Amino acid sequence: MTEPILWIAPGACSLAPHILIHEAEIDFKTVVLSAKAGFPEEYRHVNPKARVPIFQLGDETITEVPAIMTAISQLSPNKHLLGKTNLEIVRTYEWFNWISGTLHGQAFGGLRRPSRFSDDPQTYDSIKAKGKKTVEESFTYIEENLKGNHAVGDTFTAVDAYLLVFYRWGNETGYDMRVKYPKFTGLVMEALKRDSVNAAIEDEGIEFWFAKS
Ligand SMILES: N[C@@H](CCC(=O)N[C@@H](CS)C(=O)NCC(=O)O)C(=O)O
Repeated sequence: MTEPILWIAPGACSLAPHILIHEAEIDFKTVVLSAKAGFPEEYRHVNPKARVPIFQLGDETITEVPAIMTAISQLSPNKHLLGKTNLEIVRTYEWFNWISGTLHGQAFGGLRRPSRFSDDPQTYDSIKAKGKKTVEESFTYIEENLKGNHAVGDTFTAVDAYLLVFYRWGNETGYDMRVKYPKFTGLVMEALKRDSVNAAIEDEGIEFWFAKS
């Protein structure tokens, strides 16, 4: 089979599957777009939803972070990147759904992309304020629900990679993540010890910490 292709934008949510594919030790290629410039019209046929990540695996084009991370995990089943037991896999999907729908779509979506929620620019300030509040509630939820340095079980899974993206966005937004969320910070510091995480950050040419963080 030809090498799979992962479409990413530096620092975007595509960082999670990018970390995971390094962790899975699969040969792959990337197509790099710019998140800030928006999804280029000329590639809309690849993903009509006009978003990254996109994963091309043989003849299949897979979109949505949780689906892509499932596909990557299935390519390296011995690494148990979705968890080791049936219950851990269930917990992974519990996190996936919440991260994708609430933390990403609703909270950061509202804060950063209010135009996704309303066509009336006069509503944008209140949508952003609600998004910010939901970001803070979500970080508190993470802090209160982590039992150790991994979100699921006692080893690194796709959920740790996914959470790390939003910790970084929290830094970028100006939250003092290290002080406010020590358990979340513990998970991230553990993840930052991994070659996969450092390789993806280096490939994307992004900073993990920001001046204020
Ligand atoms: N639900 C999608 C969300 C994907 C998404 O929002 N991607 C953002 C980057 S984090 C994007 O492509 N934004 C480009 C744009 O909105 O133009 C998923 O989980 O993959």
